[in-house]
Amino acid sequence: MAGSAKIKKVWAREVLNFRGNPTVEAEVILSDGSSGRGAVAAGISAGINEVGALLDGDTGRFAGRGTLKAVDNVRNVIAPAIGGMDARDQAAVDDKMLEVDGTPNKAKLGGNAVLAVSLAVAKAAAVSRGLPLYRHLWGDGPFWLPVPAYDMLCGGSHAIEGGLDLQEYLIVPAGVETFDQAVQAGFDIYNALIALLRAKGHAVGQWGGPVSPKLGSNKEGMDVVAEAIEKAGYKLGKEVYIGLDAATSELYEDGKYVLAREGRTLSADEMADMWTQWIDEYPLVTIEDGMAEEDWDGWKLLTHRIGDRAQLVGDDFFTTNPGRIRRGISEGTANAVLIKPNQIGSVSETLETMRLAAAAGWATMPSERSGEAEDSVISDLAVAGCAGQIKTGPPCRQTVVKYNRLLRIEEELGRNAEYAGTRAFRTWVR
Ligand code: 2PG
Ligand code: MG
Repeated sequence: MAGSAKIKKVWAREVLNFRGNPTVEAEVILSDGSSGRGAVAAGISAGINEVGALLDGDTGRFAGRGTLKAVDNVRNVIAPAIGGMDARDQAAVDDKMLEVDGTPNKAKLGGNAVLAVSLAVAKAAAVSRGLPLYRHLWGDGPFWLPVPAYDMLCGGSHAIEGGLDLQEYLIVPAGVETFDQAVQAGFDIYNALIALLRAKGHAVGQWGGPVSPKLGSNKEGMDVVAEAIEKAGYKLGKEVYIGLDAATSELYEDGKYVLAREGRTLSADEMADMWTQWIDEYPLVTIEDGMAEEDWDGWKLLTHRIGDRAQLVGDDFFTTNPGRIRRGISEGTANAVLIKPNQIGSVSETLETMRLAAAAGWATMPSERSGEAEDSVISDLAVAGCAGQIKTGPPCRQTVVKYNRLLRIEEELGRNAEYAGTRAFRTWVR
């Protein structure tokens, strides 16, 4: 019905994310009664070019992390600005919010305020059109169920003091037959990893999430995940591969990479040597932020050296930003981009980055944040556009929100529910 998808009500509230910190949740109701809700995730190892969340800074409340100002911006600034607009025209709604904000990085309204509304508008419009979100966002398929890249072992700023330098060791079951088997593999390998670490004398809690043992070297992390994959009964390098999020921006000091756990400092050249050795030695198919966010030369060097042998994903490097991805494509730095809507702050810009990457033949990997919210948009993004990949924690706790959404999508797609499998990793799966 023409005009029935007009935005009638926009509301927001402060809720908690999975780290227990406040975040913004927005709710949008359309003139036909359709509604949608969006909540915004937050990261710890955030890139310097990310759009920031507007936080209250009142140290007497949630250590300054309250989001009441952003909530107020939704209720009193965004709501009147977008009221009456057609929710199916996501770009127009997002543009309007950017215009009202008026800054290059959503600093006035807050990336958290803008994205919460952007997500809620997208979901309400999908309901109004009677379409699942991935179809509303991307049009017709084909749609692939993504290969999970499970972050099971962590270091860096996600881990304990004195832990490994590299932030995430990923388990990638690209070589199993179906999405269900990939979920099963996540369960099997996570449990094998915990049992293995306990047997080696490491304390591992019962509450789930990536484990952070104090291993002797960063490479030992590779050995431990490889062993867990095999202990769980999977063929390493055939059914299950390994990935990394090295998050090297966190290690970058004065133009060098400091591996504190190993007492070594490497140049970009030496770092590229290390990655080359590792892909020689392990079935390592994807390396995220293998160079730092401002080290464009390092990225160029790395891509030149191993871009045909491994997926090189820019996370902090690109911050889901269409401008940065354009530069990356034109300069030949990296060959894939991590997708995190809150890095850029709107659905339209997130989709633009995905489209730019796809048009250049690059891979896209929608990803959780370490402070995820009660929202599963990244699951829909992973199905949209045949991203074919999704990065999350192990399949437990906060992460099940994403997998349960994917299991529902799998059921909905029925016979058309194809698992992306090794195709998602193109020639990088050897
Ligand atoms: C990353 C993410 C997610 P954070 O670097 O990829 O694991 O971490 O959300 O802390 O930025
Ligand atoms: Mg990362």
